[in-house]
Amino acid sequence: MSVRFSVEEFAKLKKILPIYEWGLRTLLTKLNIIHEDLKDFRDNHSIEYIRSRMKAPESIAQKLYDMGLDVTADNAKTHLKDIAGLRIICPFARDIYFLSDLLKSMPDVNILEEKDYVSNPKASGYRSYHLILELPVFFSNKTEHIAVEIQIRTEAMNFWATLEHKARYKYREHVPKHLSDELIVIAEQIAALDNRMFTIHEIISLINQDVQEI
Ligand code: 0O2
Repeated sequence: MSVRFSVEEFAKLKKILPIYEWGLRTLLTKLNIIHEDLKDFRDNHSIEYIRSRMKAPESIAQKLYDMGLDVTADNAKTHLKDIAGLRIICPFARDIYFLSDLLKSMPDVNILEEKDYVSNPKASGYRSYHLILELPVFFSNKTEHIAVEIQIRTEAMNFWATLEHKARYKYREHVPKHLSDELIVIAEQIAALDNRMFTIHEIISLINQDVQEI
């Protein structure tokens, strides 16, 4: 049976969610500007694309329940840091660190949490760089601060995470061992593939540099 907000708490949640939505939109605009600036003026292609998402009320309710908390709008606001989320996909693992440094240097932003699952992958094989940023959302009469979860990963890491997430969902967190073992092996192979692709990218860059210098 799925967990749900009561009618009163859902009404409260509906007043809170737009604040996250507006904060997310503001951050997305800033990141899209950075993306265009890097691409068009700095010949830097560290960002492939950016996706944003708001956590659905059912997922918020389920997460609070799983955390052993009452399913209330106040608890969602206080305890969940991923109601608003952004995912940045980049070509190579090295870009992840460039982008995380860039995000951390943004004015108006506080770093609440930072997890490097690229250098320290999870036991599942999951690789990604996570930042939780706190940022202000300005209104006519007040300023609210919200948290946004940012996941930065390569296309290959994203491919893996999407499939593994589907498996978890399908098996309700009890993925059969032969599948989870296979996913761990594939995660390693994907990391090796990312490295080999980066080496080729470096070789091409060096050749381009030589050609320009001739
Ligand atoms: P969803 O449905 O993607 O939103 P927390 O989840 O923050 O309470 P945790 O696990 O310490 O606690 O946070 P972490 O590790 O930073 O994970 C946050 C998000 O990263 C998850 O959100 C997933 O999106 C993703 N993630 C973490 N571990 C894995 C993994 O092993 N496989 C995959 N595919 N994704 C992972 P949610 O809320 O769990 O899920």
